[in-house]
Amino acid sequence: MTFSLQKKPSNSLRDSSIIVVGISILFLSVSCFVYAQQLSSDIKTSKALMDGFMDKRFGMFIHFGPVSLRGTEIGWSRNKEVPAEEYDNLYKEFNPVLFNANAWVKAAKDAGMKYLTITSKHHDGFCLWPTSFSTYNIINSPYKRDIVGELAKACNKQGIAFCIYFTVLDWHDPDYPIHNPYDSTKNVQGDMKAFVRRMKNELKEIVVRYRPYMLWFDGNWEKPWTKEYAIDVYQFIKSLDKDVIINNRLGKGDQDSLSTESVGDYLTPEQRIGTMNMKDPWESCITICSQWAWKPNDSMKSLKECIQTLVKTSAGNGNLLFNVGPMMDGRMEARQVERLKEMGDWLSKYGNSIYGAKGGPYLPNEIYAATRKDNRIYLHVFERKAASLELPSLPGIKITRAYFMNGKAVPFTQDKEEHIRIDLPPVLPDELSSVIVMELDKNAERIPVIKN
Ligand code: JFZ
Repeated sequence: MTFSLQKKPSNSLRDSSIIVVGISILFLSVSCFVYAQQLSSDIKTSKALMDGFMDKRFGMFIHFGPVSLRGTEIGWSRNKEVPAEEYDNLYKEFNPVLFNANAWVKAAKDAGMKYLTITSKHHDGFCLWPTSFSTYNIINSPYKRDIVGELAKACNKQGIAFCIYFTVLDWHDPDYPIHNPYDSTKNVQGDMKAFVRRMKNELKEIVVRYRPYMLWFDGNWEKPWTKEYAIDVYQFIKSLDKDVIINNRLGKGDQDSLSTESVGDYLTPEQRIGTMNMKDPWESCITICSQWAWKPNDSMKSLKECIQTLVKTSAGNGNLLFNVGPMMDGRMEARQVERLKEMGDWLSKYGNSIYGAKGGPYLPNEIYAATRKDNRIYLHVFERKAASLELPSLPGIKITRAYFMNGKAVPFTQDKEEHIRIDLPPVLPDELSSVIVMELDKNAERIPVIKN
């Protein structure tokens, strides 16, 4: 014992036990505090699971809810284009009778997508599953069917990984302190503790009932949500199912970079192709049209843009979560389903260069992008600018063969300084993206990224 400076020797035993207990409590609270600031590595999603997720490369995002009756943006049009009073009553006429979970999942599958993420609850607070913790849910709409549950089943049946989007902020929930992001005078105190309790109950329902492969959080940027809540919820989810993958919008901080505020397993750049990153897993979420939720006559991306968006995300070593907003009757627009099918047709020819392939070693640009697997580099050529294409050298590496994927040999030279020249035919074989396979004498995955 080192606690010997007692004034009253007769009480020294009692005093020192008090000190020991006191110090232990102090220690415990300090370690709890440190623990609360940091996720312990044994509960973090394993690298093997994250690698499996990143190998999938292409998923479907679906933004759906009563707002499809207005054709305005989900969540964000409440209190803007649609008065809150009107918005909050739309569910009373929400009846997507032509919803067919198998048809949605088939559209994803035909597109070559490997996972699907549905908005179970967006910022407007409406729950697309029959939750016991809020009456503002699908069971109280005329439709009365569990859209989330039917999708989970259809995904399992068709071999698509089922994932769930869940917003943190909820402008409809009376316990959440912010009710109108456009007018702060409309906001009240709220009760965040009660709100987070309900949120955890809802998440438990979701995780236990639907067994999602991944949870896509959102709405993390407002003040009432803190990193401490995020850590608590991460640990809570992992206690229910340790294998659920969780995106970084559960925590605070930036969507596309890691910081001390981050909580979650991967980065989520939005409406843009993420920057090349061989270290941290990432997924770009991008809309097939312009709005997340369905919008009549919305402008749709060309097939070329769709394919090159997917190729460039893969080439940066990321995934693409490509968004569709179904119509109020429950169907996806035929033109969008057709566009997705065209992407699937391209992928059925060139999928080997996307699924399970890493990005790099070249940085993607407007003319070409690259992916790699084992001893192969897949060079995606978007445009024929000249009769030949010069590539930065690959130090110490020999190209042994080059050929168009599923096609003819491609002439190439690698001179003494190791400069690479690829001779292109007068017309590229695929106007969307032509894939040249370059076989190397070494493993392509170990080449450091070449800053061209
Ligand atoms: C968020 C959502 O708000 C959006 O509706 C959609 O679900 C997307 C996938 O994720 O996107 C954002 C996030 C933050 C802002 C705008 C859109 N913001 O702070 O202006």
